[in-house]
Amino acid sequence: MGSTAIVGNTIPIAVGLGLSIQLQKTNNVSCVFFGDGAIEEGVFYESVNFAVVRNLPVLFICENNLYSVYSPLSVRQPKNRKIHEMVRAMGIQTTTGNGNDLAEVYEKTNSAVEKIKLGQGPQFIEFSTYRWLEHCGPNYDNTIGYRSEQEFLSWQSKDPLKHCEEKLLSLSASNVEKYHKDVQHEVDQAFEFAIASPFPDPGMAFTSLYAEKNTL
Ligand SMILES: Cc1ncc(C[n+]2csc(CCOP(=O)(O)OP(=O)(O)O)c2C)c(N)n1
Ligand SMILES: [Mg+2]
Repeated sequence: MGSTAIVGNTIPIAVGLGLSIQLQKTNNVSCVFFGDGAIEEGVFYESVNFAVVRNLPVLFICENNLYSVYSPLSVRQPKNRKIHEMVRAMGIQTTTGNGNDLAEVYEKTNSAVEKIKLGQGPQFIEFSTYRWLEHCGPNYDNTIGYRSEQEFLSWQSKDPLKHCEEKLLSLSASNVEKYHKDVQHEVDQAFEFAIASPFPDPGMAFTSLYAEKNTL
């Protein structure tokens, strides 16, 4: 639905969206992504509490990359207090996962969405991950000294794309050929569909927009 630069600000919006889904009785799920720093905002607790009390279809995904800008978790949250355990105490079902493993992220997210759709209430997933470059921008900033090169290198070896590539390359050649064919078929079908479809009405350009012109 959107994004905002105010840390934690998307969390109550996602819960409001969950409430609207419940009121409209549609089968959708509201999913919100935020960092380990965002759970330090008061609104996180109000939002999770409200989602639990109202049994809202909301999936909370916390990407724990150990840092909030230059501040490591150790100067921001109690030692040995796991985020997912603390959040579980609020009455929400929680799970954790390796955020650098594409297949695991897919499976855990799918399973959480299924639980929500089965009416088991909101879900919270904490995925562990790491950022390689500076907080905001394309530069390498380990020289500032807020984290060690050793820590950085250990996470770099967990490169999710490299690991996924290795997994894919370990598939047999016939499997790879089949995937290539399947994907090509899907792309061809999409082109055929687009070419065969009537040209959209110009008015369509103004539907499904995040911000619409107020015509009142
Ligand atoms: C309310 C508010 N406080 C401070 C900031 C400045 N700020 C921008 S991102 C950020 C860190 C957020 O850390 P985290 O939630 O862990 O997300 P990450 O960037 O690590 O994914 C901070 C403090 C902000 N944008 N909004
Ligand atoms: Mg973070």
